Amino acid sequence: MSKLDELNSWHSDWSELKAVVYGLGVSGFSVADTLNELGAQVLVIADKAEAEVVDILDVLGVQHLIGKDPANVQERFAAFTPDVLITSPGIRPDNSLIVQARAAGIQVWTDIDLAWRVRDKAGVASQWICITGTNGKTTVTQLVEKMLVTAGIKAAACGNIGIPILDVVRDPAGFEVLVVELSSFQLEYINSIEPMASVVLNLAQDHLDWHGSMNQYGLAKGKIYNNTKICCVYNAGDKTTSELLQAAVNTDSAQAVGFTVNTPAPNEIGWVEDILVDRAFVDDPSVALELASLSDLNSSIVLSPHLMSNIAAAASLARAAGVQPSEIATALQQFELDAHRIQLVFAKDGISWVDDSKATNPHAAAAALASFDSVVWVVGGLLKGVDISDLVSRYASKVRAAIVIGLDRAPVLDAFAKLAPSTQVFEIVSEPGEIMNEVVRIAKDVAREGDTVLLAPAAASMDQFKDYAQRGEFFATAVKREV
Ligand code: UMA
Repeated sequence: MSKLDELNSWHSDWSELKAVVYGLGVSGFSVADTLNELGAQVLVIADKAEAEVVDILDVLGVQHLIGKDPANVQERFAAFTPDVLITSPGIRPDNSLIVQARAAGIQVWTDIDLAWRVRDKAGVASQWICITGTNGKTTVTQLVEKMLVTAGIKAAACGNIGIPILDVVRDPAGFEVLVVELSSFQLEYINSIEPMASVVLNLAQDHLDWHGSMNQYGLAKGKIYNNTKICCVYNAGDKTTSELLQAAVNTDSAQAVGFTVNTPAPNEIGWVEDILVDRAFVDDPSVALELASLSDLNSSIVLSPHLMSNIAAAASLARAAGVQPSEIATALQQFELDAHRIQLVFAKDGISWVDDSKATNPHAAAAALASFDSVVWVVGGLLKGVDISDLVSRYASKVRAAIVIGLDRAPVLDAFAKLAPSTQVFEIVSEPGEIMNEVVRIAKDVAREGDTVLLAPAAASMDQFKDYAQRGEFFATAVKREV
């Protein structure tokens, strides 16, 4: 038995462990802080870090090596003789330090693997519900958390949603269930978690520059099903998700449950018109148990097929954790969508202005475009190696005009020129602070009564904005000022 095998509890003796923590963003800091608290020997390595965070490491007495100096980094790494390298999820597997670690037989984890081992800090080990997919992860994670809390279960959302999982594990409140949003990056590195329930919501092109291919991206996502104990949830309308489930290992004890926006078959949860119906967690599969109705939703929510799909997925996971129908309905009544997710920011003269800045890939943008009849589409940003032409050809007929932003404008402009030559296209070349003002001025000119001006960029935002939230806020501010 190796030293690492014995470290499977918060209460194990971690003092002999030598760990290199790679990256010092939010997850890297939580790992370094946790390992320090556990008494392990820690060396933090990062290309860059905020000065305040480095100051905290100094106060904690944690060794660190910050800055770009590859030769020195590799030497210090080897001299430290680590047992494990715990990387930040954003760092790619072909990074030289990760390659060096693997070549030397050193295990590579992320914060997720460490959290799995120390999930018993508050007493009983927490159960995990794990959620991934190209789109809808955060909404489903929040819905499941809401459903569980409504049912009186001590549950907390964490992970890729923006709350480092180790912060939740170390919260003195102590949680019975962690609702863990997992990105493909975290899953690429995952070693051995055993979720109570897990789901791949959908699979479409994203992050191909990081993973190298669609196949690798899908394989990473599919790892979420491995070792699931009670319930594996898949998308009945996306056969790739059920194929990933079939390829998973050690899932024999888990029930397979499909979710759908349509009428559910046996072993599925779905919608019969506006009623959410359970045909999976019932004794008699010929029985359809009513869980909730669309009228339970808060009236400010813009209804869309993908929201109905997300609700069906969340209900499947919550039912696996024993949540009752009336509790699901109550949770929906109290649920509010986060900003920047098909959010109506303004309406005037029969024109709606909608912020779906969270649509950072074509699949998410398709869901938004499908929700409206005639749009002025604000599109573009960082494409992350993904081809946008299918999206342009599929939705061109409902696009009155396209307003193209972002650094990767050329492929978007080319796609319109080739596939939708009659669509009016505007290219925005303004400085970042002016982009949304220019977008809104043009949109105001071209939009007609009944149109939706839709910010659904199908691309990441970091080329011109801090993040997708800032992109959406700049859009909403410009709309309120210019319209
Ligand atoms: N770094 C290097 N070398 C590199 C790259 C990074 O040293 O080549 C270091 C730097 O110190 C940098 C740090 O790594 O400061 C950044 O690490 P990171 O990019 O992994 O980000 P964190 O701040 O640790 O945040 C991560 C997730 N980020 C990514 O996966 C890119 C957050 O998801 C997550 O919320 C957080 O952990 C807590 O779990 C964000 C995200 O954009 C929201 N996720 C992507 C998505 O949803 O599409 C996957």
